[in-house]
Amino acid sequence: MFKKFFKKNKKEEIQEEVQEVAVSEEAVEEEIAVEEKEEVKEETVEAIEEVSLDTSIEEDIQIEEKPQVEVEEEIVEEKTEEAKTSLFERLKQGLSKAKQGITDRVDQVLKSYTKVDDELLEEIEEILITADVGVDTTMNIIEKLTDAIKTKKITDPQDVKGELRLIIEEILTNENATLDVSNKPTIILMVGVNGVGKTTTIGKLASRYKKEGKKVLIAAGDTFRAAAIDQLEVWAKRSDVDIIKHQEGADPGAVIFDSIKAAKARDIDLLICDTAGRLHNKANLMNELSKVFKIVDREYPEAKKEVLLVVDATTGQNAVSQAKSFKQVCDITGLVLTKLDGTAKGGVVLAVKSEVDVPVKLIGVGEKMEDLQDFDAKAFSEALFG
Ligand SMILES: Nc1nc2c(ncn2[C@@H]2O[C@H](COP(=O)(O)OP(=O)(O)OP(=O)(O)O)[C@@H](O)[C@H]2O)c(=O)[nH]1
Ligand SMILES: [Mg+2]
Repeated sequence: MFKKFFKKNKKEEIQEEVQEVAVSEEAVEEEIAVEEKEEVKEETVEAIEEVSLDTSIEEDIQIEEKPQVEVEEEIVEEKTEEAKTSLFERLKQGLSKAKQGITDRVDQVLKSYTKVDDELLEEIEEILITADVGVDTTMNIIEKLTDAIKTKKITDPQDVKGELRLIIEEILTNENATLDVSNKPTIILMVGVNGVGKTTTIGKLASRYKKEGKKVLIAAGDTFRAAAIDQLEVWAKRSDVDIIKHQEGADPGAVIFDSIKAAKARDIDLLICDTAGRLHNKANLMNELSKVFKIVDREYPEAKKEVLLVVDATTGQNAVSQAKSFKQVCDITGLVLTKLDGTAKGGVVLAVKSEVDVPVKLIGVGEKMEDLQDFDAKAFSEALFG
């Protein structure tokens, strides 16, 4: 409510500003200096940006020197660039603890060496292992690093860092890393143990795709606790998407069944399903998931199925073993690694990726909407090493 009011005021303010610009332009003589016009134009462009391309205002603005379409294109380009930069900044900020735990320590080691030798490599190895990269993956990295040092004849310790970054980027790169929801319909099943961030991730995804113009429906498939249903409902309201829910204790299979029926009837683009993370025991949890998968396969064969396993980065090697056991029962198509902002041991990304052999598709670097990011190996290694 307050936001709306504020937005309205802001809009009025900008409209006034825009009108002022128009009035002053009328009054200005023909010999107005080109620079002055440029200034006015810049102000106007800023004003448009502030109201997110409100078309009614755009129509009011007459910029003489450039056709409207060109100006709009410029604005869109600038906005995309800005969005990219701020996403990268958020990623960098979210990874600042991991940077301290990995890169800063690597830097210190490299500074204390004058030549590249086995001892230096051993120190790097230790840093990687203590940062939860995992023994096997660390060995693999050190082997690759040793080879690169030999073939590229690297003698300056400072050059080792660049090589390490490249190797890490290469390990993290995966062809199928993007979460693809372009097929209509698509169903996303969010699985994972309790507290890892499934419900929050669903909320963030629903909001993202709704903003992109998709028809999104969410299913409250975690019927184990009433609070889980309530929590999802809050997210549904916040993102302005529909939710299908049953009572606490209801059969999750029935919720999924009804959600698929509703998705078909409402011509939904994307159905996102929550599942329980906490049941009486692990066997129960896995049984229930299998039932849900069967229903999806039987009732919604036309939908592209994404099964996302959410793991909490702060749990380190536990995240790896969770991924391994879920992989035995579910056809996991991607991993979501949450809470990377909360750990200095960001190495777990490498461990899950290489030990479980499932692509990391999304990472969480904070609690805000924009902190759930598509995983980009290059951006990730740049943010970590940059
Ligand atoms: N700092 C940080 N917190 C996060 C991130 N993702 C989720 N969280 C927080 O983790 C907590 C648990 O998230 P939920 O979404 O409730 O987890 P869940 O997997 O649905 O848990 P259950 O329903 O108990 O199975 C919440 O407080 C979230 O705000 C992240 O990327 N960074
Ligand atoms: Mg939940």
